[in-house]
Amino acid sequence: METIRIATTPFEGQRPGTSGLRKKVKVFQQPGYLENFVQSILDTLPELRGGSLVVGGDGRYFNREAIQVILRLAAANGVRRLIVGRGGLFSTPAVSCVIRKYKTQGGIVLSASHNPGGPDEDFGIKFNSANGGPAPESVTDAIFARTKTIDRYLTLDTPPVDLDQPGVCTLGETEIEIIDPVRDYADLMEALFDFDAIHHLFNSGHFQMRFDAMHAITGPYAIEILENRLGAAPGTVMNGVPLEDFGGGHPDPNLAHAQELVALTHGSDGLDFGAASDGDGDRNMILGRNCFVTPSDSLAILAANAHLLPGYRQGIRGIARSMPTSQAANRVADFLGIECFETPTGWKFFGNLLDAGRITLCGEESFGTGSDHVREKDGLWAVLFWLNLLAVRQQSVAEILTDHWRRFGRNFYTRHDYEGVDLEAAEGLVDHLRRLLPDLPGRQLGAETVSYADDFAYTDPIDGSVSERQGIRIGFASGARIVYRLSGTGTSGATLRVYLEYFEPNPALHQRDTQDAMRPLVLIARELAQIETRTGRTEPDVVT
Ligand code: VG1
Ligand code: CO
Repeated sequence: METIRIATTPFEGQRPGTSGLRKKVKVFQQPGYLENFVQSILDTLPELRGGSLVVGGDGRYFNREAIQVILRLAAANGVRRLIVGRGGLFSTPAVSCVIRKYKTQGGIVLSASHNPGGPDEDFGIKFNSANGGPAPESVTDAIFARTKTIDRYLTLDTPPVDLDQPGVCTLGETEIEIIDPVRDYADLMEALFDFDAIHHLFNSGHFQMRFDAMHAITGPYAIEILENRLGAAPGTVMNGVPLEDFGGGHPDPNLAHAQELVALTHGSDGLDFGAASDGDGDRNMILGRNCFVTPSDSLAILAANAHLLPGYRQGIRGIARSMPTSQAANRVADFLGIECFETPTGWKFFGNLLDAGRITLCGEESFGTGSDHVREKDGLWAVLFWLNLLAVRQQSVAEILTDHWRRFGRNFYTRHDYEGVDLEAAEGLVDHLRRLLPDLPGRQLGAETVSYADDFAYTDPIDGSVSERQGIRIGFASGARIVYRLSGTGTSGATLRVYLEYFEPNPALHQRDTQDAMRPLVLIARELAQIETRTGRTEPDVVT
């Protein structure tokens, strides 16, 4: 079949952010836009020629069209084999699993994760490397550089591939294998966790749970794993059918966006366990009856209890957390006598540590937790981890949480997001903070004394690469912290994230309301950054 060479010119702004290239669907629909980016990936990674590639997405609007474009470009560029999820579907952690299992040279994930979907909403594309993880900055920088000089892309003139027909077909010289997107992933989960114990818990007659798939990709995964393999009652999975617009909502599992589920856990007859995942299945939210586990606490608790679960019986080697994630995990690492790394925001920074065997668990405050079983954060994995823990410890979520605080102390934690802020105002605010940094150490702010203040820079301990300007950190003598950074996943304006944490060793104060407890720190953070005068905002849009 003849390869067609189409002349093209570069598009501005195809720089991948925290997690791939995310733009409005309308931007991606411009002729040549997606083609340019995909061709830039193929040009940057010569190993893909003659190699194999996994392709799939979270099923949002434009997923199917985008996959057809990618298949044609990949075939025209000599990719030998393409593994595609049936219906064009794959969760992000499942892509990571499949890349590793079938040893492909990489994968392309189509998703804008927790961002809304639909013709006027967001779309995204990300390249994952042969280790199954998001490409490191060196690769995304090279792809971006290529988008600026690209002058042609290669494609084929072929009818669309039937994505719903499992089996093998060909496109030019390329073999396309349409596979069940769930099976390999579900098998991996079964190898890591004690499914008998969880099955037992589900059938004990005194355990009620719901999993909210938020009309996104984890629906089919959760139904297969929780209901079919583990015997949870039908209907345990809510909103389990993936929709192109996620039913009009934000597929973002947090207290603000999963309100229906949160309500079900309230009251004396509330659910024993509630969990949710996001658009592409890599995030998780964990709830107990009248109780919410912050993702930072979840990471610490998983680390402290990992040895109780089959997949982690031999203990964990080390932990990593993204910089804004609370320091609760550090306390567990100290106790276990293992290393705890602080990395910039974004899962790509965990890859080298995982590959080198320096860490087993890692997590981000943004509802992301994972381990060395794949190279992405993994929503359902975290849910199964918790279920296995509940089954083994025979305690409620609240009991496990309170116990943990009693042992290690509590890191109160909250994140305040100011969304859709004017870009210049947001950048001005960060510049203002940067200018303040040298004078902050030793200064008294409210009842707190600043012990350090910096713009976080990270040197990767494995390959020595340096990433600068990763967020403003202000640490206090009490152990409290304020972190400011601008989001790298949004598609319009700027989102200012303010992360706040303070440490409370006294168990008598552990049950305080988080926002009350954090109030003094919130006021310090607002004043120092001049949030109101610079952005016009008096309150954040989303509090998690
Ligand atoms: C956000 C989170 C970050 C996460 C990223 C991708 O990035 O803060 O922790 O890794 O989303 O998650 P930002 O730059 O907007 O703060 V997902 O579930 O979109 O793949
Ligand atoms: Co996600």
